[in-house]
Amino acid sequence: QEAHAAEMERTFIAIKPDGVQRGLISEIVSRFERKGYKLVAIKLIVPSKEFAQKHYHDLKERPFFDGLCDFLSSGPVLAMVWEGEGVIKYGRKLIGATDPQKSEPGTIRGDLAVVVGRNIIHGSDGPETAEDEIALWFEPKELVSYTNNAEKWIY
Ligand code: 3AN
Repeated sequence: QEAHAAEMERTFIAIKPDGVQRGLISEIVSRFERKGYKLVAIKLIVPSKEFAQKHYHDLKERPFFDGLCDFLSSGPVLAMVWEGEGVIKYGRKLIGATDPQKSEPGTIRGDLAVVVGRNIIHGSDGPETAEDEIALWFEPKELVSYTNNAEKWIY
């Protein structure tokens, strides 16, 4: 079955400052790679607090909003776009529940994090947020279109 890149779903995934500082980049990237998803954009950036507030605008009424934005802007974040069938929903499954105390072993947060305020990774929670977050973090030209030869064995 042939899968065309143009039809492929994309999601925004970010390794937050705690994940970067703890040296978990390769561990996390490898889980998405091994699953069969394709990396289409990646960059390491320190977001400003204003940028973090934009990213988390949906949570602005929550009591932890300010601390969360301070945290996201406290150091380098690895911003990525991953592509593949079902990547938005399944990416969330790879990540695990928001609270690492509730995420299953085998998930990124279940295996690698302990508390909700330091849950190491972000993933878009639906098609609209994925589109908005990709547009917020990346210029269209930063998204790389290419054929991955492994794809013919995955799809
Ligand atoms: P998810 O990251 O699983 O989509 P959201 O969107 O509910 O979860 O929360 C976004 C981020 O806000 C979480 N990743 C976490 O860092 C932080 N957060 C959520 N709930 C709490 C909380 N009760 N206390 C502190 N931080 C929280």
